[in-house]
Amino acid sequence: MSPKLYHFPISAPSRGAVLAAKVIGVPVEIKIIDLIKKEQYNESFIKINPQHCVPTLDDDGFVIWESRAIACYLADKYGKNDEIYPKDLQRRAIVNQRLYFDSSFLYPRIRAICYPIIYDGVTEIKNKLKEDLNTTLGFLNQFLEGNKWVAGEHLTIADTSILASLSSILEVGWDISQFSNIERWLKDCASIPGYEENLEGAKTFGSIVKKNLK
Ligand SMILES: N[C@@H](CCC(=O)N[C@@H](CS)C(=O)NCC(=O)O)C(=O)O
Repeated sequence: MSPKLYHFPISAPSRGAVLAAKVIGVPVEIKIIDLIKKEQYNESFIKINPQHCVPTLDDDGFVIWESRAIACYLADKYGKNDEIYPKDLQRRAIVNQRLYFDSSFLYPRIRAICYPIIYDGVTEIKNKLKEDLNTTLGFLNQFLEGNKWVAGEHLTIADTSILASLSSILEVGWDISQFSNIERWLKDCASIPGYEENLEGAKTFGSIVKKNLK
């Protein structure tokens, strides 16, 4: 029985989990939780995940959420090789560092820009928020200096997580022309399984944000 993945394509973390599953090569049964219709509060979903967020994974009754924890679990359980989430302690630590970088710096800074525009009637992006995100993108650009992928020579779940986050703000129209390593990496990402599906969700997200921007 395939694991079930509760998903909403507009959500970057949710797309990150789907992308990770695609790259790992584990078939998942997608169950859409429409956040616009507030389906995350349905009793049946709350029973599975009292924190009512997507993505949520149900692997034969074992339930976890948090996109990066899902990616690690899927890679450990279903990964066909040692590259996507290395077993080697130090290589794995680098992947984890990039995952935590995404979860505690990159994605929160993207969210800090976009959520007030979607939910609070904000129509302009403050310079401070722009600077914060560009500083973070500068670090990502450094990780990619001399590296094909964000954690080194191999595609890992750090790439899928960061790609899902970054594509949301790119579809808002963020200028990354000063970050040449990121631009080069994005071109390589186009061959990742699930790339187009991720882009489609990011485009929908971007259009919602752009509609509210001045
Ligand atoms: N850190 C979490 C973030 C998950 C998250 O914020 N999900 C949002 C959509 S982007 C959600 O489900 N919101 C609905 C809710 O919390 O009620 C992850 O990476 O999975």
